[in-house]
Amino acid sequence: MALQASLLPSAISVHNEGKLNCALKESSFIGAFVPKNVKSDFSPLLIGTKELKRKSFSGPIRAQTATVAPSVNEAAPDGKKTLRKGNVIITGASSGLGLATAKALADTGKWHIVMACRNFLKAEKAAKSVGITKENYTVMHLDLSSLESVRQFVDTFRRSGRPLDALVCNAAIYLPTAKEPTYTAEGFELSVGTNHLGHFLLSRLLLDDLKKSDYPQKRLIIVGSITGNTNTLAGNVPPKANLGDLRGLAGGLNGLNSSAMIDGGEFDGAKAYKDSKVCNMLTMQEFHRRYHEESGITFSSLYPGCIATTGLFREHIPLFRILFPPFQKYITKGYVSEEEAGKRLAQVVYDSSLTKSGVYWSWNKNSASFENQLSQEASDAEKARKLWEVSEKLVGLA
Ligand code: NDP
Ligand code: PMR
Repeated sequence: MALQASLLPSAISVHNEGKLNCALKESSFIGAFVPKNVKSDFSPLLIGTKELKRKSFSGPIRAQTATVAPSVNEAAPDGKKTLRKGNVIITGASSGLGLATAKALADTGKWHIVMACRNFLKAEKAAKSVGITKENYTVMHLDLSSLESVRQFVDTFRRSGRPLDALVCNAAIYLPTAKEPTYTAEGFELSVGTNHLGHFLLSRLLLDDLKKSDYPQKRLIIVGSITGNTNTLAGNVPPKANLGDLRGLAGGLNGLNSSAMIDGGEFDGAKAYKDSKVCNMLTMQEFHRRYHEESGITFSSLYPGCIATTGLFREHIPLFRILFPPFQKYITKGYVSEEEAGKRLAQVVYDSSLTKSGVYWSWNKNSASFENQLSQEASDAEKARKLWEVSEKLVGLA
């Protein structure tokens, strides 16, 4: 309850922050046994009450919205309306949220899932392990850290002859312990290169395919996160997301003649991830502004809750991986299981009450969806436009 407030539409109250600090202070979970080298990972836990209260949360900004009228389905010979199975591409469906979403959609019996994954065998095993039956999925190779692979994936998908009704940009990497930047095939810093640029090219290329679909309620979803939103407590845990004036990105994000960080600063793996999530949320809104009206496609982003058990934290130190789930379960109360998070993302794919475009969805403690507010930076239309233009140059679309 204490921190659930950050998931609610209203700004976090001092009362709730106070409760958090109280919980943190009373807990022996951090102070007593965390070794020195580990403190940095949880050092934000050691921020005093005053400092947390001092944190300024930038004013809430509503996501832009518009309503899509679902198109009419084709009539069957007997006059009844029929609906063919929907086809959805989910990137990174081999684990965590992507896999749970694939499972939730397959369970409806109404979706065929194209699992767009970098590790074919892992994806096949994952689908089997959760009981997705053969006729409900296809694994196709996609490595988002290579733009060539993204283009190949699009070709392969088109050759399959399947229509595209929904695209879920879900895959991500998080490299919080990296001391030095690593790079994609084209030489972009790996987190932003994979999480943002790979998805940017993929979604730009597949937009035409979505436009061609005759399915009612076509959707393009880019998974965002609370940690990229500085209007929340979680988004104020250092290092904070900040794209600055995009000078590093404009310089190619290559660490040679430009910084490996979007804002041009020193490399920080945790910040690079959060920056990439801001890019994801800005991209969704720019898609909405440019294409919603003409195409009727619903563009959405979301924060599914803190799924503290997924592979996202695989590069983190072991102690973090042990402490993080109970911390989120019992202290922040922001924890959500993979299964529940998968149901939430699946809702954004098909639920007819979530057709509004340009929305960043979140869920309250009763698992009811609501339109959340993005931080000032994550809803900055001018920054979104600039990010779009710089990104299209980097991926070779302009
Ligand atoms: P996982 O690590 O479990 O899943 C990430 C997926 O991305 C994996 O399937 C992984 O593939 C895939 N992936 C990574 N790099 C590439 C690449 N180069 N090409 C193709 N696929 C790739 O993490 P989550 O399920 O937690 O993350 C899913 C999404 O949820 C992310 O966008 C994340 O930002 C978001 N999110 C997660 C939260 C959480 O608390 N976990 C909270 C908020 C948002 P492989 O299996 O081969 O490694
Ligand atoms: Mg956070 C409401 C409080 C809240 C929520 C919902 C999250 C979600 N976190 C919250 C609070 C805090 N976290 C506080 C008070 C601290 C200081 C101790 C804290 C710390 C923390 C760390 C060190 N949290 C983290 C980390 C990570 O390495 C994770 C991260 O930033 O990954 C990018 C993370 C997360 N906290 C979350 C969520 C959802 C994450 C991870 C995933 C993500 O944003 O995609």
